Amino acid sequence: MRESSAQTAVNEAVWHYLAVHEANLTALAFQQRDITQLMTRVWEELKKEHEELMRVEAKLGAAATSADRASLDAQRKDLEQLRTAAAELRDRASGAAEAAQHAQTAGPAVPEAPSAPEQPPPDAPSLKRRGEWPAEWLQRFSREELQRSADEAQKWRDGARKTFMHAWNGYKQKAWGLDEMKPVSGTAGRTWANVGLQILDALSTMWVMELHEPFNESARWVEESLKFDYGGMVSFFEITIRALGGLLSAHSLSGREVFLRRAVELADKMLPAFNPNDPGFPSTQVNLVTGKGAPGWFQGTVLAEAGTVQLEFRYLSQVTGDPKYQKAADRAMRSILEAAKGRGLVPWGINRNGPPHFINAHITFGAMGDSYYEYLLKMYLQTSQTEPEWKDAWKRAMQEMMQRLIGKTNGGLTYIAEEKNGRKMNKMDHLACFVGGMLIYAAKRLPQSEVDQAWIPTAEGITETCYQMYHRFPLHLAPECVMLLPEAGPGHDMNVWQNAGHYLLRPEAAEAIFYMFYYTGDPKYRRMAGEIYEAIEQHTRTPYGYSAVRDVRVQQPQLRNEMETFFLAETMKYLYLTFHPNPREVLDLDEFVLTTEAHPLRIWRPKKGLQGFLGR
Ligand code: DMJ
Repeated sequence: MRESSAQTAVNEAVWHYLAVHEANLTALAFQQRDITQLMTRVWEELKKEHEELMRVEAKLGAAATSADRASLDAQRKDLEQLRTAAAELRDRASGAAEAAQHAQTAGPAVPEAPSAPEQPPPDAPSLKRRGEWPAEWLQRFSREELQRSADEAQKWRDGARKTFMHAWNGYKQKAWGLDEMKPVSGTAGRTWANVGLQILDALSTMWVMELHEPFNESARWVEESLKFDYGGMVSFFEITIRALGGLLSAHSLSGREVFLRRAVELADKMLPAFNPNDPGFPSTQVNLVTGKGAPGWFQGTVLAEAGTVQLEFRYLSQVTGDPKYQKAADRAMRSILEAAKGRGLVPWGINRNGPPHFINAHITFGAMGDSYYEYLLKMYLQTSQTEPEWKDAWKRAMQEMMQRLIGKTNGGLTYIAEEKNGRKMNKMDHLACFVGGMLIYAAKRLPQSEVDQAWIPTAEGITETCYQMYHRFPLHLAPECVMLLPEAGPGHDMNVWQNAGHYLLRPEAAEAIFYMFYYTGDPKYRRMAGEIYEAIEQHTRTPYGYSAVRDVRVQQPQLRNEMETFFLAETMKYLYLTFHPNPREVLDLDEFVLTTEAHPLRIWRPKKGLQGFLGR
């Protein structure tokens, strides 16, 4: 392990910390946060080294010799070791700070919030179905079948709210106001922008789950304590989808002015990071204090980053009446389409400056590409189908996806491959599971004359494969990426891709299952969701929340002590909605469009005959 000056600084900070006996309890809590931030900087240093490696690799590209590859692999291993060392240092620093707190005080350092009961709070609404079953469900299932399925799901639905409350109480007790909490140790997780990211990202789930008390408490925190004064670089994409999206959705659902006011404040700090010149993409990172942008680990712009800010910025323009947010976001999307030159599928690497063009040849519906395709469709739906350019681009992408990337194994698994430098790779990320939901959503929401008859069967097939990603592994949890074996027969046609056996509590399979259930009412989707939910409860629950798992191929899970905020924002929301007797009563997809982080935003109804918001 490397001894760095940062580590020395951390040690000094910890010892100094121990010496200060009179420090009051609140100051201790803040000091712990500072130490964690210091270690985050160590982490960032290491990340820079990694970025350097990625740059080298990008240059080598397809032409790299095997000797180059071997040396890159060696470097990569070194970096992995460094990263593990940095993670250990961070854990040690926050553990040491916590130990210091305990050594110094008789009781806990921060007054512990009374652990709230995990029963639904007293104002929990009746979760009984309030009206008739949806007509499209009744076309396929009898009332009795639908009722039986709802009854079967009741334990999971009640459980999902308790799951949420368990994680919420852990966060409240141990990390209130921090961006992320480590669910095993109950210590601070990563700092993203010091905006209480967990609170912002969970708001819309609380609303959907009708958890009034935590929602109101969070609204008070947003009013009184939320600050945008973090001086480090923050990810433009992540802060848009998790923080801005969370605030906007809370506004859209509850109508409370405070959420919009704070969202405008945040967006105004982010807006300068949109490149004023061509191609107009937002920079990968932004400093919220200075508004300055900076590149990230990749030399160019990542497709999913430039193409996944539109729903949020457009909603802001719609509700404030100020077109500047939508103009910036639409311009970024138009630049991608300009680079595409009529192609539907596009690589995930785009340039940062000058006329838009692609700088790599890797096409994927997984990491780096995914939500660009999702937003094309949803931008069209967000403005009540008044802007056909997004839908046309999405349809082109789907047509090419069906021809080039959708495959089926001899064992019957439908999957989405990737294409790298013209070669097809039978690899599928868990992230790509969202396509199952997207296809049935489009089949139900686009004008029927434009619907490809293959979309629904493909959606069914992908959703089944994503369920199998859970079902086939001993813990019934899914790996991050799988490899499909087209020639293999039933039960043998899926393996973990390389070392990607970890499970991060991701939502995309639950998302696909939710959309399939919403539009079909088929009880089998509830049972899929129920199995996933039970596996999460059984294998990932910790004293303070739920944890990512190191490898899903083992019988005894090892926990990573990480809980991404999307677990409460998305995974639990999609599961809960699938267990609801009739999810339309909580969330009507004719009225709301979900952002990529599952934050519902009300669909904009422009005046008849006009195009989108800017056409008003
Ligand atoms: C989420 O933050 C969003 O769904 C994003 O589009 C993809 N990755 C995570 C969840 O896996």
